[in-house]
Amino acid sequence: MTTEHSLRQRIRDCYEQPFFDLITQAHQLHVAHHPKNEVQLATLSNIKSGLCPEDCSYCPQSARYNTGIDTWQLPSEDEIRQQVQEAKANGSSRFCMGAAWRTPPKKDFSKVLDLVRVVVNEGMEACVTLGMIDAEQAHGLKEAGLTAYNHNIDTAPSHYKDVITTRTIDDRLETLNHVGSAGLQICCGGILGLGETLEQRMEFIETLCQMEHPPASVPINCLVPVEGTPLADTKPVDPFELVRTIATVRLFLPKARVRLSAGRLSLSDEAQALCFYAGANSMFSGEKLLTTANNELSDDMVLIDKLNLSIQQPTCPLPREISLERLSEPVAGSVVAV
Ligand code: SAM
Ligand code: DTB
Ligand code: SF4
Repeated sequence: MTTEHSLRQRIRDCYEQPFFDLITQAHQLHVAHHPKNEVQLATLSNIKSGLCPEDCSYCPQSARYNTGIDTWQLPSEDEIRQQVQEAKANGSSRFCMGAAWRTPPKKDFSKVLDLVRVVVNEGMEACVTLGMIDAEQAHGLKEAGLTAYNHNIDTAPSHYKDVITTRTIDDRLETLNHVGSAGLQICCGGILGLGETLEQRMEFIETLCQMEHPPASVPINCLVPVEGTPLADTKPVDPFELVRTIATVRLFLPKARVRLSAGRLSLSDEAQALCFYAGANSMFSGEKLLTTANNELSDDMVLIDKLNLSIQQPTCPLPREISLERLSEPVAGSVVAV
C-alpha cells in the first residue's frame, strides 16, 4: 500500500465514520487550534466581470455560456475604497477581489496592484483571485501588501478534465507554487456537487493536504447552478455531505481557516450551524458573491447572534512567525480514536 493510498484511506475512514463522531472530533481539533465561537467575515468584489475565455462548466462568467450576466472592466481606486469601507463597517476583515481572467493581462496587472494597496491602506486583509499568475506577478502582489491569493483546485485531479478542458490541474498547482514561494498565503479549496464520486471527493481533500505550500484557508463551495452553464441542472449537495467535508478538512488541515463559501444561501440556519460546529470559521458576507446572490447581511447577523459567535478582527499584518509557520500537520491518524 503506498503512502498516498493510506492517506486517502485515512481521509475516507474519517469522512465515513458515524456523523456525530466525525463532527465531535472535528470540533475538538477546531477549538484546539482556533479561537472558540469566532467567525471571520470576508467580502467579495467582482472587479472584472464575465467574458472569461476558460470553459469551467460551473461558471456563469465563462464567455462560452449564455448566462445573461452583466460584464465590466476594472473599477477605480475610489470605487474600491468605498466598497472596502462599507465592508469594514459591516464587520468584514478580509476583502477579496475576483477577476474573470484566465491570467491577468499585462495592462491591467499594475491597476490591480493599486487596488490591493487601497485595501491594505484601509487595514483589511487583502485577497485576490485573478487566474494563473507567474512568479514575478506573485512577488509584485506580495510587495503591494496582499495577504492571500485565492486559486482553487476545485475538484479531484481525476475529475478535472470532466469539468474544465481549457487548463489542467498542473497549471493550477504551478500558480499555487508561485504564490507560496512568494510568501503569500494560499487560499485554495473547491466546489462540491460537480458530479464527483465519493472517492473523488476524498482525492480532492488529499490533494489539498499534499500541496507543496499548504493552504492557509480552504473555501468550500457548493455548486450554485446557473442557467446557461453545462451544470445548470445538477442535483444539489446534501448538507450532511457538506458538513462531513468541512469536518474532514478541519481534521486534516487543522490550522487552516475553513471558509463556508458559495451555496450558503441554500442552507438552513441549522445546517450552517453544523458547518460552524464542524470547523468552518469564515464565510462570505454581503448580498452578492461574484455574480450570484448570497445571504442577506441582516439574516447573517441574526444567525451570528443566535449562535453567540463573535466576528473576527483583522489579523493583518500577520506576525512573521504565524505567516511562516506550516499551516497543516498530518494529525488525522491520531484523531480517529478521540
Ligand atoms: N478566474 C479566476 C479563477 O478561476 O481562479 C477567479 C475567479 S473564479 C469565479 C473563482 C472561483 O469561484 C472558482 O475557482 C470556483 O471555485 C468559484 N465558482 C465559480 N462559479 C461557481 C459556482 N457556480 N458555484 C460555486 N462556486 C463557483
Ligand atoms: C471561492 O472559493 N468562492 C468565491 C471566491 N472564492 C472568489 C466565489 C464564488 C462564486 C460563486 C458564483 C458567482 O457568484 O459567480
Ligand atoms: Fe473564468 Fe474563473 Fe469562471 Fe473559470 S472560474 S470561467 S477561470 S472566471
